[in-house]
Amino acid sequence: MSNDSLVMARRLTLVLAVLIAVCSAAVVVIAPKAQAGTAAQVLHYEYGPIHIDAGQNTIQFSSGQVAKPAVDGWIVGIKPNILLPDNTTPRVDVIHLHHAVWVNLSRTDSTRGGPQRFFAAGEEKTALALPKGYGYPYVASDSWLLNFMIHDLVNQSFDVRITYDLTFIPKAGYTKPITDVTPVWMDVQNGDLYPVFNVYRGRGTNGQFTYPDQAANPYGSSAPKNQFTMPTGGTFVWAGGHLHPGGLWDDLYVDRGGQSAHVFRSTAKYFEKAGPVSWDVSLGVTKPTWKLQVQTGDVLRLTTTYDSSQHSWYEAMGIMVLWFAPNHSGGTDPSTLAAAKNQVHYTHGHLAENDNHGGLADPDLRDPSTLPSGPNITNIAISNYEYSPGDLDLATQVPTVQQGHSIRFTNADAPSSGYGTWHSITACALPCNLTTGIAYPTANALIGFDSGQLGNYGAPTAGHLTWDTPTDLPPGTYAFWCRVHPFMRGAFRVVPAT
Ligand SMILES: [Cu+2]
Repeated sequence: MSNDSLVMARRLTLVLAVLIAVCSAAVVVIAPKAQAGTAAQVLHYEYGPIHIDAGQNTIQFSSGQVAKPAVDGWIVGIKPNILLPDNTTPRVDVIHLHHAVWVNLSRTDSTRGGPQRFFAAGEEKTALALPKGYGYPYVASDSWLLNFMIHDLVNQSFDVRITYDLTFIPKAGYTKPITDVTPVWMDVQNGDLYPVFNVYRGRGTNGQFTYPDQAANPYGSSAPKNQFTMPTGGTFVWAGGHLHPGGLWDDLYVDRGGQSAHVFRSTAKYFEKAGPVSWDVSLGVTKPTWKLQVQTGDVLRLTTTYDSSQHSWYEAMGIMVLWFAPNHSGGTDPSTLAAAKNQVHYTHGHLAENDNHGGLADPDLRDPSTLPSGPNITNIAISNYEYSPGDLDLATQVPTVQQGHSIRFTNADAPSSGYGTWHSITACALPCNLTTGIAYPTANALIGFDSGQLGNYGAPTAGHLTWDTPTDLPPGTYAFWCRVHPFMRGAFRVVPAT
């Protein structure tokens, strides 16, 4: 193992141990009973309440058993959501489901080993609906785990529940034939606890950046994480993508004998009027007519493409979960599936939780480019969600630094090691002083910089509390925001050396 991967492995082990210990006990709220001998029924399950601290952005794991059907059967659909105590879905610009992964501890993950990941959701909230006649065999004694990251974007705590409506067929008394399918998890960073990469404004081709193809040395000395060699032939019957704001599509290829066939594109449909910049999006899933026949030794390969024309995207993801019937005949050979690869179905339209787009005039936030220069400084503290000095909230001047020098930011809202409130310093285009919403602010500065999440708690933190501004910034005013808490804004000014 390289030094880097050793450090990463240690960090991940530590974070797993700490998080499992820290995660508060949550209780089953609703556990309906499946009725035997009936056709598919929708069962509503919940996990929670989960107490989310103000400003929290932590990867957590469920404790205790996760609610699930009491009898054997087949899962044929899953619909995710997140709810507040009053049973409303929270606004995405206030608190949202960054991701949740449903894990079956009693099965083995086909592409990574270890516990089986069988469903995932982020704020794109794609619902699974397997084509008729296919089902995920469910055994009541299976043990499930939830891995979730709930992102609190404001300085206020919440109690939330993660909900999942299972479309379920009880086995007892069901006589129609069902073909068993198993999940195949494809991920451009497969195997990582926090499988992310960065997209930098202007990289790629024609304003689009495809990962990993256009990244420099994306996997270092390790094997490509975006590929999986089929251990057996069979038929894929469903596929759906996951990506983050800025993402345009996830592409699946089948490589066989030197030939590569593009077999599916999960295209993001943005309802967001500002373009591909927010969670106001739905991801395309395969239509029931899409059936992909593969052979032993075929290599599945996933890529993801982001819009890099106006923005940088930090901690981006590219995932596709597929459902596979091993040793099943039928379906179309990869080489002739091209015609169907772009035919997608969207499982939802615009969702009301994405109604606050932001980007309007905010009377409290000053345009830093119009403010006079303040004193030369060397340090900015981030404390209680404020950059000090330099916060744009009711600002009267902009702190300065001489060209060639740095300002050191220190996050005082997190301990030197352990759980805390994590902040970033992320460049945004001037004036960066409009109202906060799902589409504003963004990392849209021409000269981009990003500190990562200042904290020392394993993923997703940067592993340190301080960050220094680049020394090569030309004179000018630089606005920034916190990617974790987008209402936080600040600015500094680089002045010519005297
Ligand atoms: Cu913050």
